Amino acid sequence: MSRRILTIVPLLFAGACIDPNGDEDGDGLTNAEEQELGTDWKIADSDGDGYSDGEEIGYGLDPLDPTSGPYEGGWPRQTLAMKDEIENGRKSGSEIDVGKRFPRVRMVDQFGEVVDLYDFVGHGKKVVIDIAAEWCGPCNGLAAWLDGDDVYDLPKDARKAVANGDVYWLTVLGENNDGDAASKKTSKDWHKAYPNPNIPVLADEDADTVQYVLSVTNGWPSVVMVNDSMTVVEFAGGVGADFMQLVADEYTGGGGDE
Ligand SMILES: [Ca+2]
Ligand SMILES: [Ca+2]
Ligand SMILES: [Ca+2]
Repeated sequence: MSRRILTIVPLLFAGACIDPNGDEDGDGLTNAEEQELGTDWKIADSDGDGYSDGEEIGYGLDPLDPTSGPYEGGWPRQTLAMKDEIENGRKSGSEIDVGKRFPRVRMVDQFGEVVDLYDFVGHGKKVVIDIAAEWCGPCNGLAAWLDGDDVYDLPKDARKAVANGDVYWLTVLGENNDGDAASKKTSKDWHKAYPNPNIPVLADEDADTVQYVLSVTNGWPSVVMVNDSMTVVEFAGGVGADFMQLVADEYTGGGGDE
């Protein structure tokens, strides 16, 4: 036991003896861990980006780099541990099916940031993955409808659920107007046309995710609902009222009537 005390002695903080196992700033990292990392043991958020040092380590971010903090779009983050647990817990299979795990993918969003699909797990929300192409009329129609334009007769609570944050709606673009693979520019242009602040617009540059869904649904757009551990709940080709009713059912109220 006395041997252990000896190892503590070299840990001097600003000339004072501080308990290396303590967490002075309550950020989830011990004082000793903070000294090791070079983060400030008296300030919870060393780089001032809104995420504490402990959160950043959990998310796999750099606690000393304010640009590796929250997504510019404000999308949620999830810990690496939970994302890995869900990814490794179950096989996803080669094509989409109800009850299977939707594969973990990383795609670039409308702000040019690489977004991990699994940052949306574990927040108690259903996630809708909307597979779209820039050239596709009904895909554009659905985006317009979500933005409040009544181009389709669909349950309006569905878009209220998206606006209210009751579901996470993600648009995944597979192709641009020329029918080529979507890029960062395609996402940016789509967001400019449909500037919905709640919807990440992700470019599926290698078309893996699009193929995973469209090989079964055979049509643009296709929509997939997964639960908060990425298990497929329902999926459909086209813009159907039945699917949108499932989204509407997630609406918790608030925000008033349209
Ligand atoms: Ca600390
Ligand atoms: Ca700290
Ligand atoms: Ca921080």
